Amino acid sequence: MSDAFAYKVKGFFGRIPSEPHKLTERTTPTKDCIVLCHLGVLEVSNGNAWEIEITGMVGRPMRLTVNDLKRMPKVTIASVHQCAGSPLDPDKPTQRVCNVTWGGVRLDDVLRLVEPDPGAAFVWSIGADAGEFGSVDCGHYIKDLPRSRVGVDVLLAYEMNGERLLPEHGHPLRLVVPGFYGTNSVKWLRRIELRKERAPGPFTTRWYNDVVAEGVTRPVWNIAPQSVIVWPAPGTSLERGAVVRAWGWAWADGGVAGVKISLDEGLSWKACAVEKPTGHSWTQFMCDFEAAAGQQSIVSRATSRSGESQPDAGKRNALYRVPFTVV
Ligand SMILES: Nc1nc2c(c(=O)[nH]1)N[C@H]1C(S)=C(S)[C@@H](COP(=O)(O)O)O[C@H]1N2
Ligand SMILES: [Mo]
Repeated sequence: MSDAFAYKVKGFFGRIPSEPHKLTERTTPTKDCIVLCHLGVLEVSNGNAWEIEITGMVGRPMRLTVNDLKRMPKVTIASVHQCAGSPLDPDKPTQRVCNVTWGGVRLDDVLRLVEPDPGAAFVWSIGADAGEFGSVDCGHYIKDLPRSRVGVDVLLAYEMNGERLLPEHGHPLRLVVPGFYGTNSVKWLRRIELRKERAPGPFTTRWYNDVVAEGVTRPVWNIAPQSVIVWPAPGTSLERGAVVRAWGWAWADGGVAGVKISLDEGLSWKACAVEKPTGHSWTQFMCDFEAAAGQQSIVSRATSRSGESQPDAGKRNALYRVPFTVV
């Protein structure tokens, strides 16, 4: 890899708003979006000349510049973009989420050019950033995804919300895997490798594997059902007897089937109106309730189309509780 870049920031860099009540728009403005960089932020000057290499189990290894990619058919995809939380504390729920539009080319279109070997079950993606995280020398940021997932919606993206990617979002080129946690969407993408097995490196072996049973782990890929409440905002004081229209966003890889809210710490649940899910975007839910004495909080529980629901606690997608007062 040539060193056609410099670090704007070296080491961990994050912008983690985690304030769901500010997520009032379906498409989150870029300035309000999450930013998570484990190893640093790259500053790339001549983005169009940036090269990616596609190699591994392919008939025709290839190098393509961002310019080459920009000459291929462009697609845009709206998608929820969620951080899985800190890999050092993976079960801790966070609300690091936004919903954005990505623009770029289909990875599938690019893979067609290189004649993949049918035995290549995984696509590795390697970022240009390298360094230390969690007191470990990580080498380059490397992730993987099953080749079967590439389908029509995995992108090599050069735009976010209709603008050139910002340096911290991976300018000039990043992978975007809609429906997977953000960690899988490698920024400053430098190399794609097709391989038989999962990728090596701490971000696919040491971290980002959930324990699902004793001795059994599952990669942190698909986004589990989750929801956030936008209104009421934390600390709001509601007038007793007022009809309040609670609303928020829900999402899950594969789509949301339903959302319920509880105003009594989970004793009883009320079904919400949920808009029809479209693509990988988050889905709006709303529910009217009458503010009554004794109410102190609202929680929402999303269920995915595959039938999985948000757990009460102890997992990254556990219920999100918003405290309020009734006066
Ligand atoms: N090259 C590289 N890609 C990366 C990361 C990184 O540290 N290096 N962080 C990942 C994580 S944990 C998340 S949540 C998303 C965040 O993307 P964003 O900062 O554009 O919102 O990028 C992912 N891609
Ligand atoms: Mo993340």
